[in-house]
Amino acid sequence: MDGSTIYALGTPQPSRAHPGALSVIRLSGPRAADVLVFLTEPGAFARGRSARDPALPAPRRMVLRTLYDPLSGEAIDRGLAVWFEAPHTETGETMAELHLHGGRAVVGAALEAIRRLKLCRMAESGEFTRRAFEHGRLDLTEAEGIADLVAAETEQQRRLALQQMDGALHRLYEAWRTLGLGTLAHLEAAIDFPDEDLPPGLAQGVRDGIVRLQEGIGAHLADRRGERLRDGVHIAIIGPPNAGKSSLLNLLARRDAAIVSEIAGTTRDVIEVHLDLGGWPVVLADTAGLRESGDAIEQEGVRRARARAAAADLRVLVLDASGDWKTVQRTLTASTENWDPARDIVVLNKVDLAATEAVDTVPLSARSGAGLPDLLTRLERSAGVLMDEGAGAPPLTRARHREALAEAHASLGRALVAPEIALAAEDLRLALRAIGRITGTVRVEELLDVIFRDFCIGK
Ligand SMILES: Nc1nc2c(ncn2[C@@H]2O[C@H](COP(=O)(O)OP(=O)(O)OP(=O)(O)O)[C@@H](O)[C@H]2O)c(=O)[nH]1
Ligand SMILES: [Mg+2]
Repeated sequence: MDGSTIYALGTPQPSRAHPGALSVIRLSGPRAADVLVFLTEPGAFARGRSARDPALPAPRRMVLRTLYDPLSGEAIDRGLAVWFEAPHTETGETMAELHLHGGRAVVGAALEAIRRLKLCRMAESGEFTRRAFEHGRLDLTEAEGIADLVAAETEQQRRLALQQMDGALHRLYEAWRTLGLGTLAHLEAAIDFPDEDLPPGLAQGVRDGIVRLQEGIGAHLADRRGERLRDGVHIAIIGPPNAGKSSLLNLLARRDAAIVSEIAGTTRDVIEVHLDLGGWPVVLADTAGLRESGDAIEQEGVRRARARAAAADLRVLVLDASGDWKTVQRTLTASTENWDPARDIVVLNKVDLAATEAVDTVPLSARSGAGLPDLLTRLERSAGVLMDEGAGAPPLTRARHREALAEAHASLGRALVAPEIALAAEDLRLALRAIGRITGTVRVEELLDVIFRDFCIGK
């Protein structure tokens, strides 16, 4: 931080095609309030009046003001102005905002007017949030929550991001650090006072603390909900050739993503589409029909289909209801061996040709769309079941956190088998440092640069 005052357009840059109704320019830093006065009080800049001017509205009160060019005195726009007094602001610094009309010329002239004052400079991407972090207004996981909230595309992503922005991960990781620090204090006491009658090796209380920490981190590392929310719940459509798998994919995607034909063995490669299923981001994969015969390319397709089915979070088996019923039954039994009925789904397709029903299956006509609402409900429920596992604790959301936690987990493992107390203490310290890197308690400059560079300008 350089003590400078920064400014940026906080709303999207208006274009000819997309002018906005409103644009918001925000400022942060010691001169933010001065800028408001100099831009809204004609002649104030020339007279060099300061921010303690009567022209300055009460903090946190929005006022209607005309915005003037500080040099020419020409009116630019009329809008709302507000300022916030440090330190209880988003960045921890004095802040100001101008809410203007969202035209290209308005925004251009307003930004130019601010520039002409030569009191502040354009913000870099993420600089507002970085200042908030530097002033202790939030930790790194909360800052990342803000970035995720801006990037969230589905309801569930939004919910998770909001939780993280509100400190869910911060509290979890800080609780671990507190537990670790307490344990470390006991270990260090044992090093400093070796003559006391301490039992050999690690005292039970210390061992319990380390084990508890390691188990907590282990469970958190095993929880894949965050990844699924970020990258999508993986659903594989599988089944015999010609059952209507590609038709189902197209129906759910509402476009012709996959080729449909009456020739068995049409689909070879895995075809993916991204969907929003009741707020869950989903990656839906269509696969080659499962059968033994066929050429070498089709067999490769079948191999990929099986691999995808095994790796998927959920499976949808599509069967042709108009086909030979015995074959359908046999395929059903053979394909659902490792089935989880709470999540995986069997679809009986082509019920327009043969009105068939069977327990625990969803009747569908991929051609007419009949049965689609029920299938959607089932899919949403399955995704819900999947994402409910381990609910309560906030999920791990970033590779950066995973890396640091894996490191902490390994260090704790070493601490438990360390031949000397001093070595155990050192391993525990390493684990705590790794956790501290996630929240930013342990600062790593290059890491900060990377994290905040990913933000948009004005955030
Ligand atoms: N009548 C009827 N025909 C359907 C239905 N669903 C799919 N079909 C037809 O069944 C044939 C096969 O459909 P696809 O979607 O290509 O089947 P697939 O399972 O992807 O087949 P492969 O890629 O070869 O494994 C096509 O002619 C579709 O038009 C349905 O619900 N009713
Ligand atoms: Mg197909």
